Amino acid sequence: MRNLIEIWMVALYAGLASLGAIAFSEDAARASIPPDLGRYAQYEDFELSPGFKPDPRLGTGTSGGTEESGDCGEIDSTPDHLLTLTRDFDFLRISVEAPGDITLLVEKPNGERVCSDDTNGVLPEVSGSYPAGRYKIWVGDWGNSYEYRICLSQDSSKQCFD
Ligand SMILES: [Ca+2]
Repeated sequence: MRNLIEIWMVALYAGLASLGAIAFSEDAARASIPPDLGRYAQYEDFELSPGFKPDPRLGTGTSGGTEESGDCGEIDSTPDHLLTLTRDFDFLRISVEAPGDITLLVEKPNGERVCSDDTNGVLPEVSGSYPAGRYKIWVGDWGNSYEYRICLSQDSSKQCFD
């Protein structure tokens, strides 16, 4: 009987410890939000000039969020990435890879928004000329969230993810 009580106590402590770990990780997630409002993208920021090396430039993140974007799925209230182009690009490819259906929303320096949903199968891409300036980038989804990789490349001859 005593052994049973000890086993139960161990199980109880293990349960409390895991609850503590969950609470701790939530605190850690809140604490990791940068207080500096000047830098508010969630994941990698990019600053690129024509001819940048290495090419491609890669980033990662998690798709989706609590905001309904309209025709580009669900997104976060803040951009996932900020992209600064120091000069005009004749060609830049922004494509995203994920194990499910995601979207790509790019807000141009003039505020115009471009959405791509299913350009490469169910995966999005926004390619072409990009004027110099600062872009906001969101990777959205249709309710199911995915880990993604985003690729920025000047190479018009091949896809980033093959
Ligand atoms: Ca899609």
